[in-house]
Amino acid sequence: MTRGKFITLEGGEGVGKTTNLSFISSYLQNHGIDVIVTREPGGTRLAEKIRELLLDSNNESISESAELLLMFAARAQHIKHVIEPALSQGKWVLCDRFTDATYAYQGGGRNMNINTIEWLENLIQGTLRPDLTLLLDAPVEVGIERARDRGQLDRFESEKIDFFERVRQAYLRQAELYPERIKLIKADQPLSDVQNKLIDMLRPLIR
Ligand code: T5A
Repeated sequence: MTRGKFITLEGGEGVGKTTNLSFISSYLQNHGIDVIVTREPGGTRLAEKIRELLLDSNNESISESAELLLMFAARAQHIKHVIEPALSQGKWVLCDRFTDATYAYQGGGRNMNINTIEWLENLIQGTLRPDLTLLLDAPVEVGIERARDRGQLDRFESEKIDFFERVRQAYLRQAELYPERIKLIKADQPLSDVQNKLIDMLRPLIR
């Protein structure tokens, strides 16, 4: 059985990841690909509970280390129970955020040590890395504005603007480090243009 492909969708708040997830999933299904759609933090019962803890803005303040470890705890569950089984059954996995988000939010946003993140990545993931990462990039104000329009802000969305600037820069650094894997798409353009670009990026993987 040929192993499935692992595709991740990344970007700052409100850049359109969730909006484009179902578009990508339909596109892949129309090409006869068996695809599962999932998200991080989350994707399993336990990991979704961890997500609730992480996003709840009424919690006691969460230390940076606890936040980092909770992200990887959720990821460990997700990989073991969802991602790896699907890939080994030949299914494609389409995931809303993965470890690039940890480099961006905990590394960039929280200024945590990149070597620590790398160490945890190797510990929890072994050799597992996405085959393709679609990084939606837009000026911070655009995404925040879109997220605000949706109503109540979660614990991350309540951060200050310079936090999101650091997140954005850290994402762009990841894209520079891994140009083969991470494809950058400008997200401050009409949705139809974003989706045409997404198709351009997906096509080589389908062939
Ligand atoms: N996190 C996560 C970490 O800190 N570390 C980690 O390791 C991981 C995995 C998760 C939070 O956890 C953090 C990051 C996050 O803060 P989340 O729900 O995955 O939260 O992330 P959010 O960014 O909060 O997700 P959002 O739903 O807010 O953003 P999306 O999915 O990027 O945006 P979406 O699709 O909901 O779009 C927002 C609005 O914009 C419109 C849409 O219709 C929608 O109304 N829109 C457009 N409008 C005009 N033109 C376009 N091109 C548009 N595209 C979308």
